[in-house]
Amino acid sequence: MKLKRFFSFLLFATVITAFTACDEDEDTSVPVDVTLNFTAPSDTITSFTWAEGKATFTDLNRGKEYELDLSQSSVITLSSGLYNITVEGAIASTSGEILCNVRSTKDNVQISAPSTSIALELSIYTPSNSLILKEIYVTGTANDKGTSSLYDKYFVIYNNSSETVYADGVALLESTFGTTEKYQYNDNPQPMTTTFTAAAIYVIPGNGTEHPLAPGEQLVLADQGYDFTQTKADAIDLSIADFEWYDETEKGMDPDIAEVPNLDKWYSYSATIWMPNNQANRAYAIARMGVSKDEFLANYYKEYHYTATNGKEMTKKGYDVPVAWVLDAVNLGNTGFERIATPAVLDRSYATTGIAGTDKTRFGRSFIRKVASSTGSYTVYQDTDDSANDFTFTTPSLKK
Ligand SMILES: [Ca+2]
Ligand SMILES: [Ca+2]
Ligand SMILES: [Ca+2]
Repeated sequence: MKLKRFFSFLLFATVITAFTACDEDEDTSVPVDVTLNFTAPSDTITSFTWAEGKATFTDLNRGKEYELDLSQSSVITLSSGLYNITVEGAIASTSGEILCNVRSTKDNVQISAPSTSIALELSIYTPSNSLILKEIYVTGTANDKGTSSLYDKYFVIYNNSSETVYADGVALLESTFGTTEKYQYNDNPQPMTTTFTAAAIYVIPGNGTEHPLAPGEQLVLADQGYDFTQTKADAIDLSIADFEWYDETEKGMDPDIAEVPNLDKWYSYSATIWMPNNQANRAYAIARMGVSKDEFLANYYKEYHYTATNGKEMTKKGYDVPVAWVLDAVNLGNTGFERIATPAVLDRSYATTGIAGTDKTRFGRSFIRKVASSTGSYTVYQDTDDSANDFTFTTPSLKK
């Protein structure tokens, strides 16, 4: 019986071949259910889910590409044939905590009817960090009395790669939660474990090619693009800033310096002006926003629920920025440190002032990334996603 069926199949196949030999455009492929089976990149990961991931199938005979969203399914229906497969994404624990970025490739895979199961070994990788936060000056220069600080705060975004990178559409973010807070978080997954939770979002404007940064070039993002040495001799001249974050208020609390272009304000938790926390107890990030402003504001808003230390049920508002969009993230802290405010895949430690949050000697000191190498044509800064190691807390680079 089996043999008979085999022969009739052979006969059928011969007829088809003979027929298609006359007509090369005829496609003999049949639909095949393809299942991907993944091996975790480490023995310590016993089970995982896809936080985000994409498998790309390149049909080598027909030159077509097919994509599968791994966060939705690991099964796809393709035409039989020969394929190259690439996989890239981030995996998470069953509770949703992002573990690592992974990828895998397999070439010349035969996909044949009735179904094909493909084993893929995942390996961990760190996406190349092109743009980095080179410097974070959130403490500000002390005022005359030394009781608080001026508005001469700034961030430096630097091209740490060997290629020209465009800064258009890159956002500066401040975390919703602090690194000196520890609450009972009542959401699942826990906030800060799967996304960068942002409470301030200011985006570099541009059409995509307006702000090229050659290797080693940088942009200064300032609170106010003003020469603060006019106010106090040891302050920073930020009239050289490339952008300023401007908050329009009825009372004009934030000056709009005409010569310095404004960042595009997407969101700030503050009803008035955004001041980066000068006790250094937040995380900061730069991210290439993956969707338009309207789409982001409509779809990425989040309310986070937690129980405060006094037992009160609390809600914080913010926006969930996907890990895949984040180019660089840095946790800052002081001696009151409790927890990092980012997924560990972005930054597994924190850069510290080494003193109490309210210690007035923090003013006038800046978080600056260590140099990894300065032997080439431009300086490469150290970015091991381990901010305790990667940063020093010292004199601002823009101080004259
Ligand atoms: Ca401002
Ligand atoms: Ca301005
Ligand atoms: Ca980094």
